[in-house]
Amino acid sequence: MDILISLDRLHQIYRQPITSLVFEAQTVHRQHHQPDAVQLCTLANIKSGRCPEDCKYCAQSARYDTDIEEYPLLPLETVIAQAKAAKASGATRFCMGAAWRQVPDGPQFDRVLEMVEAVVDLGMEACVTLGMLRPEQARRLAAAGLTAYNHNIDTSEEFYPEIITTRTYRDRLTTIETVAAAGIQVCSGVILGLGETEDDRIEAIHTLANLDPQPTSVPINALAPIEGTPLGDRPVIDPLIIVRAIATARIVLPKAVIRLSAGRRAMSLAEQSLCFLAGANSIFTGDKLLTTANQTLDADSEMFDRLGLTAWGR
Ligand code: SAM
Ligand code: DTB
Ligand code: SF4
Repeated sequence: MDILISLDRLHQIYRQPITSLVFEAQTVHRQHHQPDAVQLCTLANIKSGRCPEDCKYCAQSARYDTDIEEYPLLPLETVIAQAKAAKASGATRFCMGAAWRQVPDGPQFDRVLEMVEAVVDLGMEACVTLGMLRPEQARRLAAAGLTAYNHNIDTSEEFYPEIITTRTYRDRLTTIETVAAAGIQVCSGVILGLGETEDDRIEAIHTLANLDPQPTSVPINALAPIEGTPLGDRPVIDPLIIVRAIATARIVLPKAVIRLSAGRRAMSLAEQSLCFLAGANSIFTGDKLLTTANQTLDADSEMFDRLGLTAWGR
């Protein structure tokens, strides 16, 4: 990559009046994307809970007492059925998440590879998020046809140790580099509302924009506060912060698909519209994200009708 985007430039973009920010983002958006199309992506929690990591926001960490369903890696057939249902509801991307610190070798990983192949056979983009992985495992995922690997940087390097202590920011970046080296697209994004400052948000987007190659997919999550976790009683974030983060990401990651991810259920139709105007062009659909409720398919379908938006590839 030849041009590095400076932190000063990022501050200048993020802190401009929202009207100018959204206008600039929408201008960039129209140069690189269909303006009125939004990709629907559906999540599957293929292995739930008992994760050894201590991410303070997460319902699936074994360290916190949360009220979630825990289960080992799902059977292949169950996941294929979920992928088919997602496709029938209009999703063109299927993302499978597992509450692992790192990808295990052996029969479990073999089963994940079969899941990836099955999703690709359905004609959908296949994404997985399985924790840290080694180069050999990345190569096997690439050979199975995996479209993208999700591994979020979550927040700024400075704030990160306040949220996760069981692995470092450097570990995160190494995994992202391993994914890219295997020729798999990188999906990496942030969570807003963890207690970070505006500078942390700007620095996180700066880190994403300067990854080489840039991620092709950037989920912008708002914390879904989970009872029992250390962040369980944090207030819901101001939606305008989400709009600013999306618009800034759109400007500095012009080709990426920006995904309005967790926290969408707490947003009004008008707030979500602003996110689309700011350059978000994907949402997660289906009644559930990994462990939390999502905006329903019926509400999404009504939203698309009212806004005149179309789902990608439909
Ligand atoms: N264990 C894998 C990992 O951490 O990479 C994959 C699953 S993990 C649940 C995927 C991402 O979901 C996290 O990096 C985080 O950004 C997001 N996430 C998890 N819990 C969340 C919550 N309560 N609210 C918002 N985003 C959340
Ligand atoms: C991402 O950035 N957001 C999705 C997906 N990647 C795996 C996960 C959101 C999880 C929200 C909290 C939950 O449902 O447990
Ligand atoms: Fe485990 Fe991922 Fe949750 Fe962290 S975010 S506790 S690594 S499942």
